[in-house]
Amino acid sequence: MSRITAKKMRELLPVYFIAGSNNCKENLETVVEQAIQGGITLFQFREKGNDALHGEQRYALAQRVQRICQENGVPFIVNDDIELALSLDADGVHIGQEDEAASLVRERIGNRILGVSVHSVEEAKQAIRDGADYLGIGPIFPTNSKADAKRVQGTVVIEEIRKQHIAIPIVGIGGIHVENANQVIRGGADGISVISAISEAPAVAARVRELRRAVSHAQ
Ligand code: TZP
Ligand code: MG
Repeated sequence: MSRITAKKMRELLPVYFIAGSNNCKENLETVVEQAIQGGITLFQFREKGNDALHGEQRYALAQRVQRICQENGVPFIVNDDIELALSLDADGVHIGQEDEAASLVRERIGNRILGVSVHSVEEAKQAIRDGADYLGIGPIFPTNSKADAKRVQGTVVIEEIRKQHIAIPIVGIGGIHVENANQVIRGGADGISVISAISEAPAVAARVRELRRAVSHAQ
């Protein structure tokens, strides 16, 4: 398989659901199934923080969720853990600035999807040189889902990147909900990535449909 094209990558970003077991009231598998029914375009397994599973249990959960994604044609991305991604033969990985250098991760994962979190135009340019397929930019709005989140920046970084005619696929992250998703897309993002807007929704599939609608209306 060759590297994903920017066009295909953009098509995967409209509503990108990120979650681990500790983000969900019900079990993660059920939430992911319902989110897929609602129409998420991409999923990231992010099993970290308080009460996260480890070892065998973490691996087994990842495998079960990956299978649900595979059966429904939704690509499965692993947060941070390159070994886990490789041993599952995941579709890709997402890394932050504190993780292993993106250029090394690109070498290790071959043509799998590589997402990199960036917080400035400089970090964006470096991630592109290193081989990122898409950038995650945030927190756009205040978030309760990441204890060590950086400063809230609104959409300014995305706007600066687009002003410089950098066309890489971009997804916004952090505090994004149905009501503010349009700002993220109008700021220049190709999609939204969310944890709590989906994982804490009383009706998950319906919430995903609302998010899809909000994104497509803003495009
Ligand atoms: N990175 C920046 S903010 C964030 C991550 C993983 C958490 C996003 O969660 P939520 O619930 O959509 O604000
Ligand atoms: Mg990370």
